[in-house]
Amino acid sequence: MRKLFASIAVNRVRATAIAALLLGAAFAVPALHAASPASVGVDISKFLFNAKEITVAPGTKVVWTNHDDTPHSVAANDKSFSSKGLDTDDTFEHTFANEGDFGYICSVHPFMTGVVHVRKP
Ligand SMILES: [Cu+2]
Repeated sequence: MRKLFASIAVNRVRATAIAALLLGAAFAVPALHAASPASVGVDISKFLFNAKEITVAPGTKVVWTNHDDTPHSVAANDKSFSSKGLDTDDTFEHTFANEGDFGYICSVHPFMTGVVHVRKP
């Protein structure tokens, strides 16, 4: 009787392991076929947006991270997006649904400029 229970337990563990592998494969496949990354980062460092110009596909999320000790912001010229003041290590994200050229500035330091070009791949 003890042996039988032990055997059932082992089979359960095996079934769980196989299910986990199959589940992992199911999630891995779409990632391999993705044409472009879902998210792109822009660093804010030394009073510059880096990269200053990026080109992304529609639907891409852009994430800005402030690495300076000074607060900065991200404000679209066409007002389509605007962050609050970002302290050190704060992030701001915006997903670009439509094609176009989206210039932006830091509203605290308007000489800081950047552009997001949104183009179909
Ligand atoms: Cu700034």
